[in-house]
Amino acid sequence: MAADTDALQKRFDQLIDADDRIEPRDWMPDEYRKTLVRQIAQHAHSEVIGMQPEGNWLTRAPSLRRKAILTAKVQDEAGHGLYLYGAAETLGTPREELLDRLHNGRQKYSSIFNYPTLTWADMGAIGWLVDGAAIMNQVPLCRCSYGPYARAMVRICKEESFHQRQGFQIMLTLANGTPGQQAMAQDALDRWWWPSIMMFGPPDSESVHGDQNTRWGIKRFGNDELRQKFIDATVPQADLLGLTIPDPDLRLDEETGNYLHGPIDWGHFWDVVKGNGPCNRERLGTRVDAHEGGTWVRQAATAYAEKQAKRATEAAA
Ligand code: FAQ
Repeated sequence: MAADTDALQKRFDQLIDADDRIEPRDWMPDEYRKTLVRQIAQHAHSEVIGMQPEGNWLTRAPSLRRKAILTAKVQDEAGHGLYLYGAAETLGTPREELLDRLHNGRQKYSSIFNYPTLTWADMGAIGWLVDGAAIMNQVPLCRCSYGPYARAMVRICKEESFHQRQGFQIMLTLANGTPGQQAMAQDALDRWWWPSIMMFGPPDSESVHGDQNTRWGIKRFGNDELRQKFIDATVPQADLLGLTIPDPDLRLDEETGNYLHGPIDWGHFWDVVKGNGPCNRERLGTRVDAHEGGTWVRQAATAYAEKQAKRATEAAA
C-alpha cells in the first residue's frame, strides 16, 4: 500500500516538475487537494459576494448605456462564481457544502468586498483598481498546475480585462468632467487605493500558503511581487487621469524602475479579514438572505428535473 502511494507521489511530483497539468482523476496529495479547494472556493465566494458593491448602483447608473454595461459586468461575476464552484467540485467538494462554509464563516472571501460604494465614481474605481488587481493576480493562475482551475481562469481573465477597461473609462470621463466630478473620482481613488493593494494578501514573510503553493505550481508569483507589478502598472494610469495616489511616500526608484510605496496598514487588513470591516456583516447577511430566499427556486428546479428524468425512463421502458 505504502509502495503504491510512493509511486503515485512520484508520478505527481514528475508532473509538477515538468510543469504539466494535474487533472481531476489523477492522484494528488491530500494537502494539494485541500489548499486548492480552499483557494478556489474563496475565489468563487469573492466573485459572488463581489456582485454586491456594484449591484448597489444598478438602479442609479447615470444613463441607460451605463446601466446596461454595469448589469452585464455584475452578471459576468456570477458566471465566474459558477465556473469556479464547478472547478472546486471536480476536487470532490459539492457546491452546497462550499456555500455552507461561506455562510457559516468557515471560508473567506476577498477583503476588498467589505467596503461601501458611496458614489458612482466607485464603479469606476472598482473596475479600474479591483478588476485591475484581480487580472494581475489571476493571469498567472491561467498556468496553474490544476487543469480545471487554469482553464476556468482563461475565460475569467478575458472578461476581467473588459471590466478593467470599462472602469478606467468611467474614471476618464469623470476626470475630464466638472470640478465636482473630478473631486468624486479623486475621492473614490482615495478610498479604494489601499484596500486594492491589500487584495494581494499579506507580505510574503507572513504568507502561510505562498511557498508551498508556488512549489506546487498553483501560484506563480508571491503576493509582494504581484502587488509591486500592480502598483507599477497603475501609477502611470493615475497620472494620465490627473489623479493623485493617496500615498505621500510613493516614489519611483530610478535603479529598479519600481514605485516604492509607503507602509501598508496590515492591522486594518487582518481586522477586515476577521470580519470587522465596514460592510462584512451586511455582505454576508445579504448573501445568506438571497440563498434562503432562493430555496423554492432550487426545489422547483430539482422537482422539474426529477420529473423529466422519470418521464425519460418511462418512455425508454
Ligand atoms: N482577503 O498564505 P496567504 C475579484 C488570507 S476576485 C481575504 O498569502 P494565499 C473579481 C488567506 O486566505 C478576488 N483573505 O494566502 C471581481 C489565508 O487565510 P486561510 C479574489 C485573504 O491563498 C472584481 C491568509 O490570509 N481573488 O476581485 C486575502 O497563498 C470586481 C494567509 O494568506 C482570488 O481569490 C484577502 N485579500 O494567497 C469580482 C484569486 N489575502 O485561507 C467582483 C485567487 C490573503 O489560510 C467585482 N486567490 N488572505 O484561512 C489567490 O491568489 C490567493 O488565495 C490570495 C492569497 C493571493 C488571495
